[in-house]
Amino acid sequence: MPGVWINCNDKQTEEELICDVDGKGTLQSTTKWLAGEPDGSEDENCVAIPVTDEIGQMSGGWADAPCQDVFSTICQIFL
Ligand SMILES: [Ca+2]
Repeated sequence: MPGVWINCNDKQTEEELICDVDGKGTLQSTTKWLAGEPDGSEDENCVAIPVTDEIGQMSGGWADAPCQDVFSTICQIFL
C-alpha cells in the first residue's frame, strides 16, 4: 500500500494515537480511519493516507502501516 505519512502514531501505547502536527505531540481525539482500519496492531504503528492509483490520488481516509515504510510526508493540506 503506497501512501503518505501524516505524522501520527501509536508507538508509545497501542491504540493511543499521538499526532505531532504542531511539534507538541497531541493525543488525537478525532480520527478518519478507512473501513477496516486500523488493522496492524503492534506491527503497524504509524498512520498514512493510502494513495489509490498511479496518478497519486489519495483515498481521503487513514490506514495504519509499519513505521519503517518509505513514504512521502504531508506537511500541510488544504481542505
Ligand atoms: Ca498500532
